[in-house]
Amino acid sequence: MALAKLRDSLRKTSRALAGRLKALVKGRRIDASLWDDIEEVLITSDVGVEASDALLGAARDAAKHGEILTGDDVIPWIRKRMTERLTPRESGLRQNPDGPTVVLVAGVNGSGKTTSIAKLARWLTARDRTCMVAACDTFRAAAVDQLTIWSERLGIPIVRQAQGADPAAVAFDAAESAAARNVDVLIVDTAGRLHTQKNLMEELAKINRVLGRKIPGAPHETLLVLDGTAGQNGLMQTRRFREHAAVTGLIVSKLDGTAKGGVVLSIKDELDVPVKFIGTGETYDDFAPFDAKEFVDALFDAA
Ligand SMILES: Nc1nc2c(ncn2[C@@H]2O[C@H](COP(=O)(O)OP(=O)(O)OP(=O)(O)O)[C@@H](O)[C@H]2O)c(=O)[nH]1
Ligand SMILES: [Mg+2]
Repeated sequence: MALAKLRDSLRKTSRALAGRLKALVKGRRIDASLWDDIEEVLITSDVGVEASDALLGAARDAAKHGEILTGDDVIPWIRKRMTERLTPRESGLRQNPDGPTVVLVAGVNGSGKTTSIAKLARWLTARDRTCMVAACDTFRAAAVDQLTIWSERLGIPIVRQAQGADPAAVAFDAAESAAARNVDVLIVDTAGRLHTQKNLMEELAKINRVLGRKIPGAPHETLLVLDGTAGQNGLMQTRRFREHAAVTGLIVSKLDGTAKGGVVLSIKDELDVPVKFIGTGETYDDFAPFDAKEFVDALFDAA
């Protein structure tokens, strides 16, 4: 994603976080009150307690070792540290070398799953990977239609059944069809659910099993969509969700127009799951692989 665009999308978060930090440290001496002030900014901008504690602990050490001498050294140090911390061990999509790669997309209601699927499909087809989508959200009347409209717009095949059909049956059809046509990536849309909805979590497990039976190793990725506007609350939900499903990566959606994007900075400390993609708008081009340096640069340079 162009840096200027990312910077625009992150402007509110940037003001809440980087802007306040910058104003705070300017010309300050390093003392306990400075660390307290920084902590307050971090916590109130959705960076979360654990990530804030970890960052401040490391900053205090850096000050002791002479890496941070004055308030003016704080921002460059934080930028560097956040970038290192956020750089994931793995990025991009995992790939199945022996057939279609299956990507299951899950998350709470309205988090941005279906939109993110369209964006991901668009991103992949722009890179010459063939895609197919499966409408396994058979629960909500409009859900299948929504995915159908996206698939028509993008010119990619969709596997669907009537509303109310068994989502695992749709997954079965889709896996079969993806294998027969030998598409590169099958992306599976699912209904929004909470970790507390036992039946729905079982249904997700069933979709998983069916996919794996048709295509070895599937799903190769289970991406959870985290709504950026929910900040720390969304993170809590994600943590719970993970206890019930094997999540391999996150898509953080809706980073545009929220001041709570600081949540991205806490994912490493709170979840240790790689952020693979970010969503920054409602059109299918508002999407990019997560790049730690780009993210931190945009965050600090937008303020
Ligand atoms: N501003 C903005 N809006 C987004 C983004 N991603 C999704 N949305 C909007 O969020 C709303 C919900 O998106 P969906 O993709 O339908 O979410 P979902 O998780 O599939 O919802 P359910 O299937 O009902 O659980 C829609 O109005 C989207 O246009 C984003 O990155 N930025
Ligand atoms: Mg949906």
